[in-house]
Amino acid sequence: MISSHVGKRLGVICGGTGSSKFTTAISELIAEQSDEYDLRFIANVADNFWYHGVYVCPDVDITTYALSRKLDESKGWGVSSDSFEANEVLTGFSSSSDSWFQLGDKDVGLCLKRAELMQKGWLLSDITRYFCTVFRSSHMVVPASNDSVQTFVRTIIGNLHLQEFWVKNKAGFDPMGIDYTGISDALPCTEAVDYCLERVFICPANPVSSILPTISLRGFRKALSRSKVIGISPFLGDRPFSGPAGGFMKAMGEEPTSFGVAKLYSKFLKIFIVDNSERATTIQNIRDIGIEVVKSQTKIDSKGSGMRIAREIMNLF
Ligand code: FO1
Repeated sequence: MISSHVGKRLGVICGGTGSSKFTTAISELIAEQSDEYDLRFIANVADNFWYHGVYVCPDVDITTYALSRKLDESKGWGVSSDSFEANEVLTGFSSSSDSWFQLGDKDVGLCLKRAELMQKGWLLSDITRYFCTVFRSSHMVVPASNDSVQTFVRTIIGNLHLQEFWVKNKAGFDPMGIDYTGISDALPCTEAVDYCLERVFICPANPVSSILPTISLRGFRKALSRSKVIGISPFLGDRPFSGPAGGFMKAMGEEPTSFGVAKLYSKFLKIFIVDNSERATTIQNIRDIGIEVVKSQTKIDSKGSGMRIAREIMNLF
């Protein structure tokens, strides 16, 4: 149940699949053990898209499901024990029918409700707050923006929306560049920026497709530069924990390592948590650009390991 407690503000900037274990662990730790903090989970919106007439907001929904204990943890997206009958109907229309995105039946219900409320003029942030309340989420999720921002990947076959690149084409083409359409006109949700003014935790999400589209919105970088910002690297050596982060980092002209991520965040990052087995040279490179490095066991494979790392993170604030 969402607490109405007023405490020290902490903004947790998150993506979807790569962040969900951390969002779950932090929210459980705070809900069970600390009434000191007032949290908001600030979710990326640049992977949102219309699919068969419903508006899908993967990172917002993954975070909402994680905080209301509905997430299918084995996949890292969707609702646990969901069925896919609506998707099967879509597949049956023709062999070329768009059924590449496995939207579960419960997900379809949520996205239909969202589309209905959007048609009535509700803002995405109000819809998300409503869903969190109905789902009895442990904490509120705030979309980074109510405006449309979309990540496109430049490839040899043209510019692909992130979901088309990753899910439809299974990252089958080398990313040649990344564009965030709408970013210069989009306004951030005020509540999201307000929760980034004091303390911020950046989840180990894809820096290019999940974190940059949020922190590039007007007002975020200024807020972050005043704040105590702690992040966890989504890389170990040159391998990301999940997803296409390596190719995206290269497309941005950055090395696909924890050091490359630290450089992207260098204007505001105070502490970077890297895995215990991270390379010594990478750690030294990060320290050389003025960022404190803390080593830890960053893989979460049980509730116990999630609580342990969540406690370590919170002790750094
Ligand atoms: N990811 C997949 O790889 N395949 C899917 O079919 C898929 C369906 C899906 C449905 C709802 C949802 O909220 C997320 C879903 N995801 C799926 C995850 C999603 O595409 C990405 O992982 C995120 O957009 C990146 O953060």
